[in-house]
Amino acid sequence: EGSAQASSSSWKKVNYNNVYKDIADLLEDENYDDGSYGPVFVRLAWHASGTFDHKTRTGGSSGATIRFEPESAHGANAGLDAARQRLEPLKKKYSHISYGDLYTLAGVVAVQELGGPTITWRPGRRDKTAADCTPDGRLPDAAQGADHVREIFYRMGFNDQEIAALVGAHALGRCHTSRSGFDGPWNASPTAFTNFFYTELLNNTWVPKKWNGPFQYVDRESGQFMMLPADMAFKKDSKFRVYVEKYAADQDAFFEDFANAFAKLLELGVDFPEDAPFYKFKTLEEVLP
Ligand code: CCH
Repeated sequence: EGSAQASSSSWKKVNYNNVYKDIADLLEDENYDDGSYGPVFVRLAWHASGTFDHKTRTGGSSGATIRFEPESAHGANAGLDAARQRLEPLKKKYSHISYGDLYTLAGVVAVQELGGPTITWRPGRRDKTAADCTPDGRLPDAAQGADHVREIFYRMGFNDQEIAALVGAHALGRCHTSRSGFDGPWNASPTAFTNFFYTELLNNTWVPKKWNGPFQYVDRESGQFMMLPADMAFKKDSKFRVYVEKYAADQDAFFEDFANAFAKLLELGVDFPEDAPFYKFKTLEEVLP
C-alpha cells in the first residue's frame, strides 16, 4: 500500500466536528469569486463522487482519485484544483482524514453553511492511487440535453426525481470562461443555497447568449444570469419539469429531496466500515451562542 493508503481504522482518529468547523472557516474569502469557496467545494464533492458506475462498481468518492492526473485534468474538473488547494492545510492538520472524506465533507459544510439542508454524512472512505483514476467522460456534458443527462445519472443509479433535485445545486456559484468556457451565475445570490435554480428557470425568458463562446442561455430581461443547455433540459423535458415545478413552489420539498440525493451521491460506491457513524452536523450558527 502506498503512502496515500491509511490503515483501515485511521478514520476513527479524526474529530469530524472539528474538521467541519475548520472547513466552515475556509469558506469566506472576499478575493475569491463571489466571496465564498462554498460553491466550488460543492462542485468538488460532486465531481469526486459522480464518476461512479453502478454496473462495474468503479469510481465514486472513495479513493479520491480526482486529485491525480489524468482525472484531475479531465475537462469537467477544470478549476477544481482551487478547491483542493484551499482544503490541503486541513489534510496536514488532520493527517488521518482521507481525501475522500475531506472532499465530501467540504461539500456538506458548504451546503449547510450557505443555508441549505442538513446532509447526513459518514466517514470511512479510503484513498486509492492514480492507477484507480476513472476514464474521462463520466461526468455530464453541459452542452447536451435530457437524454445525455439521464444516461449519465442513471449510470450512477439515480432516478429522475433525484436528478432534478441534485441539479438545484445550480443555485450556487457560477460558470467561468477559464474553466468550462461558459459564463456567469445562475441568479443574483450565488452564495446562498436556495430553490432559485427552479424559480429562475421557470420565471425568466431564456434566450441564446450572443457571443463567441459556447452556446448557452441568458435571461432576456437583464442578460446577467445564465442557463446551460443541460439546465434547459429540465424545463423542456416533461418528466423533469414536474419536479422543477414542485421545487420552485416548495423550498422545503426541494431541501428534503436534495439532502437525500446529495447524501446518496457522496456515498456512491463507498464500502463504509461497519462501525462508521452517521453525522448530522450543526451549522456554526447553531453551535455558536
Ligand atoms: Fe454543475 N456545473 N453540472 N452541478 N455545478 C457547473 C458549476 C457548478 C453541470 C455543469 C456545470 C451538478 C450537475 C451538473 C455545481 C454543482 C452541481 C459548471 C460551470 C458547469 C459547466 C463550471 C465552471 O465554469 O466553473 C451539468 C451539465 C450538470 C448535470 O447535468 C450537480 C448534480 C451539482 C451538485 C449537486 C456547482 C455548485 C457549480 C458552481 C461551481 C463554482 O465554482 O461556482
